[in-house]
Amino acid sequence: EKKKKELSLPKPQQVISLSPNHPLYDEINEVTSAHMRRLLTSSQEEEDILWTCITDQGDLKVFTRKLEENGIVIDPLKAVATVRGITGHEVCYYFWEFENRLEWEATLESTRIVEWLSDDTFINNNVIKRVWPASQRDACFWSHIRHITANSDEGPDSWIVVNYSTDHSNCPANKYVRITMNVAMICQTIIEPPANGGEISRDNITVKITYTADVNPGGWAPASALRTVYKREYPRFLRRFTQYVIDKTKDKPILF
Ligand code: 18C
Repeated sequence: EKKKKELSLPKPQQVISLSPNHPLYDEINEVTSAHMRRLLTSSQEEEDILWTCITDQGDLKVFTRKLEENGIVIDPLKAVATVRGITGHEVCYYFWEFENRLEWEATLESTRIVEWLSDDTFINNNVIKRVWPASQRDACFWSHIRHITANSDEGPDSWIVVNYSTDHSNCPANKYVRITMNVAMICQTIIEPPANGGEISRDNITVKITYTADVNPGGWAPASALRTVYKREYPRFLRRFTQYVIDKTKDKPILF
């Protein structure tokens, strides 16, 4: 059953603008495709067995799986949200576009570009706010945005942003505890055209967002404190971020 599903999957379009000669080219394509495969092949049954729902606000659900490695909490996290009035392209664009990130990411102290690799990919350095008594953390990751066209009639197009840890000589891990992450935001836009055949407005569009975060907090951090912070901060981030996108786009033409 699973095999059949995999065979009929639409093939992600390789539209990355990074040169194939770049050392990160293969990794970026592989990690991005793996996120799409994971989303498209997961069955409801598997989901129910694997994940525990920690927040259910109807239009926003957050799930985790309890996982520890040598006493360090690395619980994978997944959130699913449905938001009216914005498109997947808009959500992914504002998630990827780093300049106004401090406006919606409350747990971030600072962020800077380490290097632009191409017009859809850059290396980023985030410094996360300190939570007493744990040491302060930072992250160095490539951030890549991509439009994936469904080449079958089975589903809508997708937009995806992946933030994936990497090393960079201009971003040494010497000042803070370095966290590592594999984060993806995948969006699909659902359009319900108006019955009267009129023009599509923001009332006719809904975005389905799937956000996943595999984060290793680096050095030790108290497990129960970390889980408490995650349970509070991830839903808060998704609410605040999607509201930010609604505010940013409400007077702009729809970016399909
Ligand atoms: O995906 C998000 N942002 C991206 C763009 O910046 C990027 C970052 C993702 C990783 C964030 C995870 C950080 C975990 C750090 C662990 C720190 C240990 C601290 C010890 C605590 C006891 O992909 C959106 C990310 C939204 C993150 C929400 C949860 C983050 C928890 C961070 C803890 C620090 C909180 C500071 C509390 C300040 C409250 C105002």
